[in-house]
Amino acid sequence: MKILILGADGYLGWPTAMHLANKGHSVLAVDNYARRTMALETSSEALFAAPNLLERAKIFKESTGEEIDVRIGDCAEMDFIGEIVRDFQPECVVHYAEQPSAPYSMRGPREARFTLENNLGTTFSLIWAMIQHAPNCHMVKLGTMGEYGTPNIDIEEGWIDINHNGRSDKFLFPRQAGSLYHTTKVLDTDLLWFYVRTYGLAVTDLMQGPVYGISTAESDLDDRLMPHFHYDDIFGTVVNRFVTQAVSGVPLTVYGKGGQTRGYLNLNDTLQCVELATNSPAEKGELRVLNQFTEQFSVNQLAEKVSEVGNRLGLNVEINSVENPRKELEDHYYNAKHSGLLDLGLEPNLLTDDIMAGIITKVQQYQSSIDKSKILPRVKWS
Ligand code: USQ
Repeated sequence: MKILILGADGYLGWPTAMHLANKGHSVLAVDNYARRTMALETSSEALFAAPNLLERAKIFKESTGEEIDVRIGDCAEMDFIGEIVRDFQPECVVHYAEQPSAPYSMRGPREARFTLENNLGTTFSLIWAMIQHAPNCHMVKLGTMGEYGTPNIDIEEGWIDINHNGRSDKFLFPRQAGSLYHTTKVLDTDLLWFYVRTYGLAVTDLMQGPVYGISTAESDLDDRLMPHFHYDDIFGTVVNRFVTQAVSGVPLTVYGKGGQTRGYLNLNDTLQCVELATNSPAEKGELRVLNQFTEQFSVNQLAEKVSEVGNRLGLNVEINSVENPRKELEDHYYNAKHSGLLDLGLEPNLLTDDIMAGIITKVQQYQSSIDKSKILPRVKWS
């Protein structure tokens, strides 16, 4: 299949590009290095410096013989993305080209505006590129479980049937996000639903939870192929942060009471989910929503897990509650459905002690690069 990957330099984008190329797909990888720039601007560099996308593609070819074509540019630019879609004629486009950090989006008006314009801009420009040049292409879009927030009812998979005054209809599940970043994903979904029902596009919106992990089958071939691994307060997700804190002897930063519960998944399961969605496309005129996570944890449960495994490996892991920089419920009901991807064939890699030990051991190889000044929260919601 001809697969276009937007945001291909990112934590998820690069492993996805390698994985799909290794499966024999013809992959065109696009990025404008926005994430690298934001990391530099906020002193949030990853644990190790990754080669640029062109160099990564070259190293990947030397390791596997497989090609990944690369284009550098801004997917929010209609002319740029329009030309790429017109010339490449993708059968599927995987859209990761968004600013992915909640704290970055809450840092100030400049960052908020960039998040809004970039995230809506890339989705909008891609929609029009598809309408004009590839109307039969299937879009696989990365949304987030954070679109739903933490409602006091079960979270359905995208849609809910509502009976009201004796009549019933099906609607997008109510969404109430906890950061501007998460809100841009809500707006994306509304934009996509409008264009799907009006222009007959085929879209899968993946509501993904926080991802953890540092390596995949392809990145194991050469350390220079590893994804950007962030442990800072702005771009690092909680499990990757806790592991790095455990390795560097910093007490684990549980925000507030630590009862915040989310659905989590292994980086390798992101690859599986995207591949499964790609192989079984949505119908034209369908907005298919799949909740993408494998198991639920509270922050306290994650901290306990990292601490248990870390201590068994000889670390001296402490857990510390710090003032919560975010506005979020710290003690709440959470029960989200997630059967769609399992029905498509997902075989979860759960967060076992072995998996946790593997991440810890890999991060230990880079222990001397950990900059402790990037760990405590620097961005407050208010
Ligand atoms: N948290 C801590 N301590 C920390 C870091 C985080 O207690 O040191 C807590 C947060 O307050 C939150 C939970 O852990 O309650 C998850 O935080 P996170 O930073 O791992 O995840 P989040 O900001 O929600 O964003 C991440 C990705 C984002 C994705 C989202 C999925 O950065 O791109 O959309 O996970 S979800 O959380 O389901 O919305």
